[in-house]
Amino acid sequence: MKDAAPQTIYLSDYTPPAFLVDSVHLTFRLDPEKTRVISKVDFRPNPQAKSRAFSLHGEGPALQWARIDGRDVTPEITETGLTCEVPDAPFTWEAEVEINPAANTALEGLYTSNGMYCTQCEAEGFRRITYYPDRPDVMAPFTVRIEGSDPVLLSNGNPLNSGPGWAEWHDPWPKPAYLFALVAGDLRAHEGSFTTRSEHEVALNVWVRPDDIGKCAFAMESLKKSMQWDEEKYGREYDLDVFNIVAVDDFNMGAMENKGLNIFNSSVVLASPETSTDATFERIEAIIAHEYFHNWTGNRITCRDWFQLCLKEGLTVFRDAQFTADMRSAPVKRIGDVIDLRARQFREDSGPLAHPVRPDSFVEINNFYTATVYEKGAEVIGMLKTLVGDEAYFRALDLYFDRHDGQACTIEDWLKVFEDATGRDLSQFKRWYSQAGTPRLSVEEEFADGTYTLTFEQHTPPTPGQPDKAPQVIPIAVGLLGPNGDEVQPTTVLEMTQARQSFTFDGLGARPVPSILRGFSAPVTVTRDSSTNERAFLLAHDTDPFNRWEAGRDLARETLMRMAQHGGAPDRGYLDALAAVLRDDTLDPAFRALALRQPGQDDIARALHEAGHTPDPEAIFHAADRFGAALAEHLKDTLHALYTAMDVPGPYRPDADDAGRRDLQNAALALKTRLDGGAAARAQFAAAGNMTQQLGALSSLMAQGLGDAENTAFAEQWHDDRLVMDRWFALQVAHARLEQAPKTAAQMTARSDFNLKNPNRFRAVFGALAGNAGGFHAASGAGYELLADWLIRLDPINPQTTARMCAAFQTWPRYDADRQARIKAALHRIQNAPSLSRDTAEMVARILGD
Ligand code: B3K
Ligand code: ZN
Repeated sequence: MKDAAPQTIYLSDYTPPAFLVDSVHLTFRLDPEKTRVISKVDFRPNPQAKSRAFSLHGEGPALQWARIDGRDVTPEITETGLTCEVPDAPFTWEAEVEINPAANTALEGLYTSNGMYCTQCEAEGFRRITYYPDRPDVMAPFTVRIEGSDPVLLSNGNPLNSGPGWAEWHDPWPKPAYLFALVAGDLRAHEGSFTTRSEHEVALNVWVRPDDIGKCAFAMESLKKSMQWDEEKYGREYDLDVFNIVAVDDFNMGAMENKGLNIFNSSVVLASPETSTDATFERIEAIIAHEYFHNWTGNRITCRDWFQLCLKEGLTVFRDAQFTADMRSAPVKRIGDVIDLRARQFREDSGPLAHPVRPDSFVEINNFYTATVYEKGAEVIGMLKTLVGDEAYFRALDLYFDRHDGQACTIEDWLKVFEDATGRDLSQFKRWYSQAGTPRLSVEEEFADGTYTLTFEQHTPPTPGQPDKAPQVIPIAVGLLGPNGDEVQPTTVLEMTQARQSFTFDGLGARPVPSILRGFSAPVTVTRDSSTNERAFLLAHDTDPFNRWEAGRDLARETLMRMAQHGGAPDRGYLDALAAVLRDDTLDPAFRALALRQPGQDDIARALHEAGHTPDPEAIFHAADRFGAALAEHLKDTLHALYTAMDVPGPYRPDADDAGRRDLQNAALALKTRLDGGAAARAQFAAAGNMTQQLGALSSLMAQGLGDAENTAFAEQWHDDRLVMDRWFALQVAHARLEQAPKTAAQMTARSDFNLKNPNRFRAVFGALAGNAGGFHAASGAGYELLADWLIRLDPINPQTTARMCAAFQTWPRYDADRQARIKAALHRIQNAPSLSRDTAEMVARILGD
């Protein structure tokens, strides 16, 4: 069925549903091409509704028959649903539809993936399964019967009954249709159990294909830790007898929090030391936690409408970040999150796709599962917590869970619990939800007679549809250091509310060095003229680990910006300060690895653009290369010792300490490989007993154009492992230099193991191309053309993944006229593709600013 004519939906048009649902019974007769879905839904008029018109969403299901209170009816069917005359009193709707899961390559609704059935309903996929009020403010308990030949038949909630060829499930917790899930297949369970603090025993299962059963233990441990943590930290217990996790190979994103039946992309469940890197282990732990935490923040309390998406996503990202900080290293987690925020959210906020944390309109909601909604949404909660303090934060959260359990809520409800719990007025703070763009914070300082004054000015650049911005509430965590490096003012939070505002510190013996925005206390860009010496001083002395890292980062970024524009080499002061950090054994190896990592080339392009220059991707590429060479040369006496010191004794463990050592070792190896012709990397590759070291070695070699033999050996060794091969595909494209990158990507698509229909494989190639700044923006435009060609091919198959990948083009306004013209030509070509999906049409139009 083709997509309905695009229609813009506005937050301001929200109206309550005309009918509410008391219960839902679904029967699935599974068949790959002709699945029947029989539904029985008890409706009742909503006393809050303004209208009594009855309509159900539905896109694609072939209606066989429908009845109201047992009498046949003939609804009027459109491309987006149906309407029907109904009584002005409670009634029962029954219907049977036919759907074709095997033909469903969009991976929304019910589809098949390597022979198993699975579903993805968020945001609006349930309407592809049957006719229903597919909106999050309609919540109901579901009973599901599955009939099919597969040995394992799963749905939400608790198992009721089962027999050969059928199973029944009941979910007592009212939920919106987007949390519905069904899985059927020949699966094996890695079993576990958890006893809640009120002594309720929960059966836990990680369901996978038989061959993958040996790779589930880590996911299971992560789940148990998450359950424990949510009880201890937030007082939230699990509320069903079973919790099932299923791994599927074809999935549009990471995972989905369906009630009691989380469905995961197999790439974020399956783990073994031989096949998964330390970073993958950490990611699995975080995503298992994220989906589990949704049980309360998302499922028990859900969103009234999709504009409120950040209500569940921002909060759940914030919670999973707290979890990782507690399980691993808090400063390292924070630094990693800020790197990611800048790379993805600041990039979005500074271009044509900028939108508020709570958008006010959309065409296709799937296009708004963005870094802004998720990551900036989490930052906003972090600021709220900083402003009210820990104790008040948890008091407000208790009130939120008490007051809103079982409801579909809004950002207003969320802020109201904080207002009620603390007596604060949050009306100005609320601008964080409605104003797009990253505020820029400039800083002036003055010192006289022992009084030090910091004056801040905030300014948020215009974003699409929002030319003027009002001042926001910005919590600025500040500390002051004396000339000898001692902290003369411990961290204090300045609350900025005006466009320009000063804060004073008295009784200082000497002019201090300020450490501003400690812990990255607000998602803003600080602009401040300060000397290399001062930054090197902070890199050596700041007691706030985030700002200590940030000082080095600022220096690296400024150095790269200068080198990209004017050539030259890194400043000695910076190199010496960095070397001192690397040699400091009291510092966490993971922290040192972060200090050694260069800012991304795309970040440099953004910084140059924001400073009023036109970035040249090739010049940035060469600057990054010369920067790496200078670093290697300067650190050459340190690297070998560092490399050997980071050896991890004993068996592989994916914990934070060991992972940090391997990370620093790999970072040292990457530099060493510039000096030794690849000897150390080849040795590491040959001896590697885990994927972190194997991939680290291969990647160091490939970054220097070496390692052909290792590269071939790697592909031969892992050709049967689809997840490892995804890494291999990505590596080929990521390490191809400039004009070679689109050529390599094209070669990858010609391989017999390239599969357009598998989002992981598609993203491996094209995500890597888009992430290779020098290669994607190669002067010929070949990167743009190749991506456009493949997005045009993918769109009829999988609109959601196509639309997401269009975001690669969002940075066009930064570049020179020639690149701009080439990118726009690529976008126009996509726009003119026959029967373009509404997902992709919306993205392209927004990127072009139409
Ligand atoms: N809630 C899902 C994302 C659904 C995306 C729909 N396009 C996963 C998560 O955020 O936990
Ligand atoms: Zn989520």
